[in-house]
Formats: sequence, C-alpha cells, structure tokens
Amino acid sequence: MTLDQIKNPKIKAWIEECKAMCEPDDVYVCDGSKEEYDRLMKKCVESGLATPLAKKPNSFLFRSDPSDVARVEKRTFISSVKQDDAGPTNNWIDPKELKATMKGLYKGCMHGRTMYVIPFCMGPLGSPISKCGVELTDSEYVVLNMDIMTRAGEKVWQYLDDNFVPCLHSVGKPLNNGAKDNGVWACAPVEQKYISQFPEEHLVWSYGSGYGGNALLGKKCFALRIASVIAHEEGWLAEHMLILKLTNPQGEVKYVTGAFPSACGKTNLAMLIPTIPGWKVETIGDDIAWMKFGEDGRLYAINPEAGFFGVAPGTSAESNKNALVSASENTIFTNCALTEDGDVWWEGIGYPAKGKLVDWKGNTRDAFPKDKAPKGEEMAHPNARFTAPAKQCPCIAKEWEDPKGVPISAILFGGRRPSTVPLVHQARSWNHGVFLGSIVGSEITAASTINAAEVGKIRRDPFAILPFCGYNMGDYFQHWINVGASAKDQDKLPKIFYVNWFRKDENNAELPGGFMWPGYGDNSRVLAWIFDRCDGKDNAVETPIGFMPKDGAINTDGLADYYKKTLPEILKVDVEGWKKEVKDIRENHYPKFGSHLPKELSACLDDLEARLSK
Ligand code: GTP
Ligand code: SPV
Ligand code: MN
Repeated sequence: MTLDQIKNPKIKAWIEECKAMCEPDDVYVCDGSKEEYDRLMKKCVESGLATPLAKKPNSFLFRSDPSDVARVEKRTFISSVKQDDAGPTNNWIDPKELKATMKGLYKGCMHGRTMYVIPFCMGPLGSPISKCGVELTDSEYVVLNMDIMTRAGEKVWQYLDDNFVPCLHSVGKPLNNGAKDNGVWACAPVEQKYISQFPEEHLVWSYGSGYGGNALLGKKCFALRIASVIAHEEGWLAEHMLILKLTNPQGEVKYVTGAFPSACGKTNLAMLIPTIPGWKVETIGDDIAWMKFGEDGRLYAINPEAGFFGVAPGTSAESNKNALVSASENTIFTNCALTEDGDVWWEGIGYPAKGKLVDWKGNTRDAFPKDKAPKGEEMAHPNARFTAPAKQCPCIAKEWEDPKGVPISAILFGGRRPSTVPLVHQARSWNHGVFLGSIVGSEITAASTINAAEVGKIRRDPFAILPFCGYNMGDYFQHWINVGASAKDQDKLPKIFYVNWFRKDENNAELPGGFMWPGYGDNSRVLAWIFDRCDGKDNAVETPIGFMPKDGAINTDGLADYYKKTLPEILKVDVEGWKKEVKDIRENHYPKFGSHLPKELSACLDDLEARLSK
C-alpha cells in the first residue's frame, strides 16, 4: 500500500501534515510481512547498526547511544490544556508552547531518511477492548520492534477508524547533504528529547530518542499514558501490570494481575516456574493490562501487547528459563554484550563469559573471571533488553489472545522495599487495596533513569504507574475508587494484595545477594496462599496492616534452611517501620495531591495509624 491508497481521510491528512513538517526523503507504508521485516533488518545489518547472532536463529544485536539507554522521565511530558490535569507527579508544558518547540525540532528532521507508517493494534485484533493507532517513525529499529511488540501492518487497516491514536516519532537526527549514520545509533542530545502526550487529543509526539518506551509508542505512551486517560473517560483501567494464569494441583484456575515498578519483577512473575509441586503458572502478559467489567460483573483483562520487551540482566536458566526460551530465536537484543562465537551475554545470565566480549558500548574487553562485573563496568547495560514474540513463550496461556480477556481474581502491588514491607499482606477491602496501591514505593532501577547515581534510592511509585499516568494522579486514585464502587457485584471484585520479594539483610552472609526471600520460582509459595485467600480459605490472621499468612500457611517444603530462618522476620508487622511509613505518607506523599486526594484514602491512613498505636 502507498500513502495515496490510504482510505481514511483523517489518517491520510494527518500523515500528509507530518510529512510536510518532517520532510522525509520518502514515505513507506508498512505491511507487516516477513519479507519486509527481513529487508529492514538487512538494511540495519548492512549499515553496521545490527549484528546477526550466529548462535540464535534470525536474531540480532543493536547497541544504542550511551545517552539513550532507558526511558527519560525528566523529558516526558503530559501536555494537558490545564496544568492541574497533569497533576503533581507529571512534567507539564502548555500544549501551545510545547507544540511550537517541537514543531521547530520536527521541521526537516527526517531529511535523508524514510518516514515509515506503521498501522498497529494494541490488543487482539477484533477484541472490543483493543484500540488502534498509527506510528510514524524514521527509525528502522522502531519498525522492527513494533512488528514484534504489537499487531502491526496490512491486517490492521480494517480496524482503524477516526478514533485512531496518532503517534509521531523521530530519532531527531536529520541526515543533511548526504550524511550517513555509519552504523552509529541516531538520537538527539538529552535536552532535545521530548516524549510528549497530549491527553485531550489522544496524541503522542516523541522526538530525540530511539529507545524502548520513548520510541515504541504503542507501549508506554499509548497503552498507558493515553489509554489511562481514555480509561478514565470511559470507566475502565489501563495499568502497568503483568497478567498470569495460576492453576492449583486440583486443576482450578485463577487469573492474577500485578503492578510492580519497572525492573521489579513483572516479566519474571508472569513466566514463573513454581517450586511447589502441582502448581502451574502460564503467561497472558508481562507489562500492561487493560481491564473492563464483563457482562457477568467480573473484571476482565487483556494484554494489549504481542511481545516482551524484557530486562536481560538477571535472566538465567535458573531465574527465568521461559524468558530465555522466548528469546532464543526471532529476537532483537539491545545493549547486551556480544561473545566471540556470536551469542549475547549479560550479567546474571548464569554462566561466566569466556574469552573476549564486545561490551554494550562496542569496546572489546576480556571477560571478567566471575559472572559479575563491577558496578559501572558492566558488559551489558543494566537496562539491556530482549524483544521477543509472546507466542514463542513456552508457558504462554492458550487464551492469551482471547478477545474477551480473562477474569481477574487477584491484583498484586509490589516493589523493591529492602525493609518494613512484609512478604505479603492482603487489603481488607477494595478501597483499602486502592490505599495500598497509592503508597507503593520502590528503589529506583536502571529502567527508569539514565542517571546511574539515582539507582537504589527509594521513591513512591503509586500503582507502579508514576511515569505512565496520563492525568492527575489524585484523580487516578479517585478513578480506582469509583471503579470499585461501580461494580455490579462487590463480591466479584478482585482481592488486592501487596507483595515484596526484595527484603534485605546485608549482615547475613548466607543470603545470596542479601535477599531474605529467594524470589523467582519460590514466589509460587506466595501465589498459592493468595489463590486460597481468593477462595476464602481460613489461612490468614488479621493484623494492623491487613490480612497476613497464619503460622505455617506459607508452604516451606524444600526451602533452604536460611530462608526458613528469615521467613518469620518477613512475615511480621514491623510496627516501628510502619509508623515511619505513615509519617512519610502523611508529610511527604499525600500532601502532593491536595484537594485531588480522595477522602477514602486519608481515612485509610488514619485507620492504619490508629491500628498501629493499639
Ligand atoms: P519492566 O520491563 O522494566 O517493566 O520490568 P519488570 O517489572 O518486568 O522486571 P523483570 O521481571 O524484568 O525483572 C527485573 C530484574 O529483577 C531482573 O534482573 C530480575 O532478575 C530481577 N527479579 C525479578 N524477580 C525477582 C525476585 O523475585 N527476586 C529478586 N531478588 N530479583 C528478581
Ligand atoms: C519499563 O520501563 O517499565 C519498561 C521498559 O517496560 S520501556 O518500554 O522502555 O518503558
Ligand atoms: Mn514496564
């Protein structure tokens, strides 16, 4: 198809307008075929940007620029007409001003490049919950990744209508006077990067970055920032959540979603291999969930994506075998290290590298004697990623593309909290669950900052959606409360839990990585408790913070002795720690939301404080 053949006048006019502004050498409408994928990948290989991997069929390694290795939250904007609508947690610029600035940057920015038109659908084709968009980009890397991460190409046109979400992207590096990239990753300097959402128009403009969520605009920009706005308008939920299918030894099934901040374990939990016999976990999605009530009054979730853009470091046969298998062919690797025999390597892959490696910056270095490199000298960037088709996942659930979605029984919140927050506790009610979501905090990871010095500091990341909420976070809290209240049958609402796999005791040398809980496959022990809670099983005690496992209710069969010893510690209420938590929420967190903070949440905070003082 050519630009002239696009039937929808609104889509065509928008593309023409962007073309006139960006001035590409040519415009190419993507059909999403394998032939097209191979051709564009060949172009990347020939230019020196991509390296084919001898050890992995149809797989390629890209290295980005050191200034372009993760999302850039400081350069991400919610450009609503009123600043109050962006709220206290988002960067805001007046849309008129931001558009003027960005138009200046976009003017002629695609010189020497092709503008690719990518029609794409978020969610299974034909699902009533799915939504379509069109991304315009001057990056072949983006086209290739979007091809894996979304349903893209010819087949999408029949679902595209005037409600499409327009997504404009440029790497921000025009090639004037015959200049070439020469295999160097194209992007603009940090101060020129803009990842902009215009919520009233359901519009995305991204400039200057070619990496991940900054550039694959179907993902965080559309499926979270814009979709959260649409969900607010329409009464549903667009969330930074994995979706998993959990089957107990009796063959009974429950579906669970979980919101953990970036690089805090969603992909791992979604693909977990249980260490307790008889239980099974299968994957529906690993990063984003769209949830709507079904006719039967239950909340149904779909995964709007078609692939995984997963964190590579830490992924090993032991920690996440299913992710490794998913990424064993037809995969794009970004910022991993390259081995002499044509494979990828990263810290925590589970075996030491041999001989020489080309690190993520392109330098050839001797492998470190151990699996781990000193901080700052990693062979793979800490936010190195694999882009793999979801259908290649060995544990993908058969219903993962079911257009009606899957009914959710439990919603988990979590993050990296080295102290205070126990392994698991359950909310007393929906609104108490919204309270737990609103206070989520976590250590900052390399996925959310390009500034290594910030990694490890704790920040509040409500609902794990802090960088992805397209409107005022206080109104978002209220929306969650309203969604609960709107349920036809309150008993059918999912139960809400707060989990923490990341408690630490640095003084205990026995503990690998200092973690008091083994995590990964052993998280199935907690999932099993949650499963039974959803059935109302008598396996809990009430505490000041919510319901927690009764003595012996967490299965510890086969757990190493040192974890059996730390378990009581991570299953008790740290009253002093929680009192500090209350103080911090009261003084530093909740005041940010001013009059937008729902009264139900201040009531939960008062209630928690009173219970802790009893
Ligand atoms: P995004 O894609 O950025 O949204 O990340 P994510 O939430 O999907 O995180 P992911 O599952 O990719 O995990 C990120 C890092 O955390 C990896 O290095 C994992 O090895 C590590 N990790 C995941 N689960 C656990 C766990 O249960 N315990 C510990 N200690 N580490 C974990
Ligand atoms: C995250 O940071 O939460 C990711 C990676 O899932 S990115 O797509 O780059 O946002
Ligand atoms: Mn994510």
